[in-house]
Amino acid sequence: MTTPMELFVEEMQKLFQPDEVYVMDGSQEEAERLADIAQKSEVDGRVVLRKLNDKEYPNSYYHRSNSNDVARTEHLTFVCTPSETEAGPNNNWMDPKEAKAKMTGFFKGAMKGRTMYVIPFVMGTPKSKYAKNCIQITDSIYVALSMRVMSRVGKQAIERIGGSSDFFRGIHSIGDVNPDRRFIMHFPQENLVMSFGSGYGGNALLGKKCYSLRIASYLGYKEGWLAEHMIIVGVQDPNGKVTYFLGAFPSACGKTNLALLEPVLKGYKVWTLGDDIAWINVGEDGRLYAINPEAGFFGVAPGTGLKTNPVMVKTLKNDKFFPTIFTNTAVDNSNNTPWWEGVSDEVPSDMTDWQGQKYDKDSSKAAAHPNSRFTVSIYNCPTLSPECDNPKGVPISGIIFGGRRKDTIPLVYEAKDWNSGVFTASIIGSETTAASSGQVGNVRRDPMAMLPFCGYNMGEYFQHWLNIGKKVQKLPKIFMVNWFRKDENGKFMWPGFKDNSRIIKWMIDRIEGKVGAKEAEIGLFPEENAIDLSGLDIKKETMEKLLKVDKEDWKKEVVMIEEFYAKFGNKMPVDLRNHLAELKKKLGI
Ligand code: OXD
Ligand code: MN
Repeated sequence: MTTPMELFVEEMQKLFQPDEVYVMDGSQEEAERLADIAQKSEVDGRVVLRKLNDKEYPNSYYHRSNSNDVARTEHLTFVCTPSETEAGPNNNWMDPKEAKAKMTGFFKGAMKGRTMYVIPFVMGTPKSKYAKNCIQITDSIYVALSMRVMSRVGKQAIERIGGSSDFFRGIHSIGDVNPDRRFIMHFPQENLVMSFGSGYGGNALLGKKCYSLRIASYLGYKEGWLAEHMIIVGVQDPNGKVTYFLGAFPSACGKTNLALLEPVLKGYKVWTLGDDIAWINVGEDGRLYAINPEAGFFGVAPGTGLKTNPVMVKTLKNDKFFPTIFTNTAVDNSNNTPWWEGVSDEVPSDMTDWQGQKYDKDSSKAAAHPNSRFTVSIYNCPTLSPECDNPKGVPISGIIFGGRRKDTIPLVYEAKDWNSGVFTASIIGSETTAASSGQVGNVRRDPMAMLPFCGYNMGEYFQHWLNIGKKVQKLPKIFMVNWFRKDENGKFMWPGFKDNSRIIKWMIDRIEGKVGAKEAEIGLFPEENAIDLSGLDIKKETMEKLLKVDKEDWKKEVVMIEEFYAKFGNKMPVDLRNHLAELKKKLGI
């Protein structure tokens, strides 16, 4: 009997008409073979992979994409639910029939002369009951190899699926990399994504944003769990006790640096479990437990260096898991290593920039694209938590939300309770970054850092968060942070990076009930001297400014929040509207 999985592959073969079909087994031998083929193949006029200096960066390859295909394209990303309301004002919507007709038109015969890769993979450790089975089809060998790093590819997925029809279907073709024929279509009700015309991670590695966030957030809504744009870390204190946190920040706001943090405070250590996505379930004991569905990091290269993220530098130089891929960085020709702004203070004299041109050292242009990336296995990470593959996940005591704001949002505050925390997360605004195409630096509302990733109406999503709170017996504390406050001269006021551990220590003290807090209009604030600033040269006035609620700034903020809330009409939960009304009263509006 033909299984649904086999039928799907047959159907795809008929549609795409490839010269060959290759089903991945996930082995190291296979990955080495594919990397060899990729070094001899050209796509879109460029060789797919180039081997880098094996001594400096073992198992590493360089990939340069089309310069029109370097970031997520939110304007070309659609959620295709039966009605527009189900997708919500937070998503672009297209009728599912129309979307399928459009995509099928692009897909027809698109793999003539190419190989169709069938990638069976599991999101989450395959032993976990929370893990999900998936199949992606692609004609990009770069995507196939990247999927091996980012997910658990291979036989285990085929075994888990067996004769069942319950698996995610991800259909991808890089097409001719033409932005006019580029779409990423999600069909949450059908557990299906169709993506055409882009090889960029967030658009093409369909297990990541498309499945583990957009589709999974919808599954979580239906099944009673949460799929979130969050890091997972365990923070060990000097007595050896580990407290697990989740952290949600918009793209390119330091999530990976926080996930691999080396604390400045003596005796503290961060254990890494995930740097981008968390699936959160209510465990048998009534607490929230999180697993990381991914198996790798797809991180922003610029700004990653020994000062900012020494653990990632070690991860990238580790040879445990094959392969590591650098995309759209520059290359230092003197030793064939990848280079990006922030990896060293010195700029090498003989470099090729991300577009393949000789780099002019005196130019003001960056050598690496600001959204250039590395794709590396989580198993290469020296601070990987021993709990990383625990099928139950880890119990969460604190949730940190954040955004990138030069003003208004204080360095840290705590929400009074779960519902106030949901409100706090629902009003996040953040300056846009290079992770998505479009203008950089504009403040936009990005609730829970999920605006580009929530696969259904965000009003319903907020209600789902409130409902989860009712099911949990021991709720985590919720905190808001902003590492990015600037002074009148445009200088960052807080050192950030390693020093963020000082703020996390305060959170642990709050979770353990060791310190009190002062109440202000927007939440609970550290008492005087409660943040450990030992060894840090920061003025008292600076700390005061960092922790101040500026009423005039907040009055402007409330206008933006009200506009955002209004878009959701009666889908916006009453509880959150009441919180907003209460905040206005406190601010004297
Ligand atoms: C990412 C993103 O790549 O958020 O993680 O864009
Ligand atoms: Mn992300």
